[in-house]
Amino acid sequence: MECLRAEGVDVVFGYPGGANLPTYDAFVESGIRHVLVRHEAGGGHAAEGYAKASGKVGVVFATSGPGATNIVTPLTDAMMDSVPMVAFTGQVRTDLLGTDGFQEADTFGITMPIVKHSFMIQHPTEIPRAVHEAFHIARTGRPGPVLIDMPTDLTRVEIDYQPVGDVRLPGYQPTTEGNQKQIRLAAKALANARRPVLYVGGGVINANAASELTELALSDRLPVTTTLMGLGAFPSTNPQWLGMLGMHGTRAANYAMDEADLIVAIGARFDDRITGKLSEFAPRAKFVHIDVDPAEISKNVPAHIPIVGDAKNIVPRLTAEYKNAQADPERLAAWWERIEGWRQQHPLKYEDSDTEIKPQYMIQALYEATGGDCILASDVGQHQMWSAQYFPFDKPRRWINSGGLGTMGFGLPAAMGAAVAQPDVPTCLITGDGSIQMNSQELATCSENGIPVKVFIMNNGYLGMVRQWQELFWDRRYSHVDTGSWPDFVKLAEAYGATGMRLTEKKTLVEDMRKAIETPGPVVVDVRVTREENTYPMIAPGAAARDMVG
Ligand SMILES: Cc1ncc(C[n+]2csc(CCOP(=O)(O)OP(=O)(O)O)c2C)c(N)n1
Repeated sequence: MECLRAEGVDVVFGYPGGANLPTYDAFVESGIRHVLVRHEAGGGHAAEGYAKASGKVGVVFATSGPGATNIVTPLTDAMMDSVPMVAFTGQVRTDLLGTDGFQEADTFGITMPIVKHSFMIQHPTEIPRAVHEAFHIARTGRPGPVLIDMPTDLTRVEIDYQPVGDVRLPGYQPTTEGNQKQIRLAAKALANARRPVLYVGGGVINANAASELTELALSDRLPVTTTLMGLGAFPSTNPQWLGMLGMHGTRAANYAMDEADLIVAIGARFDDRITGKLSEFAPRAKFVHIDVDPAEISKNVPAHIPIVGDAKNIVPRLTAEYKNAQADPERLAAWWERIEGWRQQHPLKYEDSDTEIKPQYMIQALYEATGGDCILASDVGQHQMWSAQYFPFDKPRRWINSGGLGTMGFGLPAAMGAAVAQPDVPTCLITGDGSIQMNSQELATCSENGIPVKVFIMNNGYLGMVRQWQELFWDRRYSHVDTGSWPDFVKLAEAYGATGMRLTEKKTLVEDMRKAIETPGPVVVDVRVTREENTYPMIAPGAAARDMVG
C-alpha cells in the first residue's frame, strides 16, 4: 500500500480471494480507493479504461488460480493496445508451489507472452522494488501491462518500507530522444513530397503528443489520417482530416495512402486492418516511421527513414526542421484537388429510413444528444466501426475501445474505469446486444459505486459483424449469429439497480437519448435498430485498399 501511494495510485479495481487475503487486509486502512468489480476480467478492462482516459497506470488485483486466469484477456488486450497497467495476482504459499495446490495456476508462465514484463516475488523484501519497477516499466517506453505474482505467505511478513527512489534497469533503457539527423532527413523528405500523408496511430495519444501532431499538420496543409486507436489525436472537424483509414476507413484516406509518395507513420504499426493486402499496400510511397518501440520498425513495411523515440519529443523537432526546410506550399495543390475529388465522390453515407432507426443514425443521434462532449467507450463489432465513422472526436483520450485484440466485453468495464478516471466528463458506452452480455455483471459495480455510465445498446438481434461476414463472404449462410430476444435489457438494468429504457422511435431518438444522459446514475438504453445493415465502405480481408467495396 505504501508503494501504491508512492506511485500516486488513487484507485484499484479488484477482487479478493484466499491467496491475496493479506493484501486485501491492508486495504482496510490504506486510504486507497478500491472498486470491487464483479469479475476479474471486468477489473482488468476497468484498469485499461482508467489508463486510457487518464494517461496514468491502471491497477488491477486478482487472487491466484481462477482469479489470475480471468485477467488473461485484459492483459492481452493491454499488450496489444499498449496500455499501461500493473496487475497484482495472489499465488499459493511458496511451500505449495508446483504441487497443484488449491487454486494454483502457473500465472507467471501463462501470462509470459502477454505482458511487457512480470515479477515472481521470492522474498518479501523484494516487493517494494518490484512494485516501483513494475510501474516504471508499465508507463515508460512503449506502455504495456506488467504483472506481479505474490505468494500469499510472502505478503504476510512484516517488512520495513524503504522508499525506492532510484529505479535503474540496465537492461531496459527505452530510446526516447530520436536521432536528429534522421529527423532532418524526414523533414526534407516531407518538404519534397508532392503527395504526403501523416498516418497517425494510438501511440500519439499514448505519448500525449496530440497537440504537437496537430501543430506539425497545420504548419502546412499536410493531410492527416488516423487509425481506429488514433481517433482524437487530430481534430476530426478539421478540413485536413481525411477520416480513419483501414478496413472500414474512408475511401479518401485509403486512396490517399494508395497514391501517396511519402507516408509519415507516427505511433502506428501497419496492422493488417490498415494495410489490407500487404504486397499492394501504398506501392508508390516511401516511409518515415516514428515509433518508441524499435521492434515495430520495418516489422510489416520496410521503413526508409526510421526514427525511434517518443513522439512528444520527436514531432516538435520534426515541425521545426520542416519549417526550416521552407517547403513550397503550392506543391500540395494538385494533391488536395485529388483528395477533394475522392471526398466529394465518396463521402461516408448510408440510406436513411423514416420508419426504422438506422444504426449509423443512432451514432449521429448520440453525437447530437451529447454535443460530442463525452467520453465514448465502445465494445467490438459493427457498432464500434459505426462509432468510429460517425462520431467525430476532437480531443484525445475521449475514445476508449479495444483495437488490437478486438475484445467483446471490453466496453462496459472500460467505460466504468474511464468514468472513475474522469468523473467530470460524461461517459457513454456504445455496445452491441452480443458484447454487453460478456461483462454485463459490471452494472452492479456501477450501481454500487455510483458510476453513472450511460449504456446505449445497438440492438440488432445479431452478432452483427459476424453476420455481415457470413452475408458477404459465406454466401449468406447464417450460422449461429442470431442472438434471439433475451435478455430483456430493461429488466436486466433494473435488476442491477440501473435505469432501463427501450427506444424504438426514430423521430424522438435524440431527445430520448438526452433524457437518458440526464438521468442520474447508470442507465441502460436498449435501442432497436435495423437488423441487417452492413458496415461500409470495406476493404475485404486480404484485398488491396484501392479495391474497397460498398
Ligand atoms: C470475446 C470475443 N468473442 C468473439 C469475437 C468475434 N466477434 C467479433 S464482432 C462479433 C459480433 C459482435 O456482436 P454485437 O456485440 O452484438 O455487435 P454488432 O456487431 O451487432 O454491432 C463477434 C462475435 C470477439 N471479437 N470477441
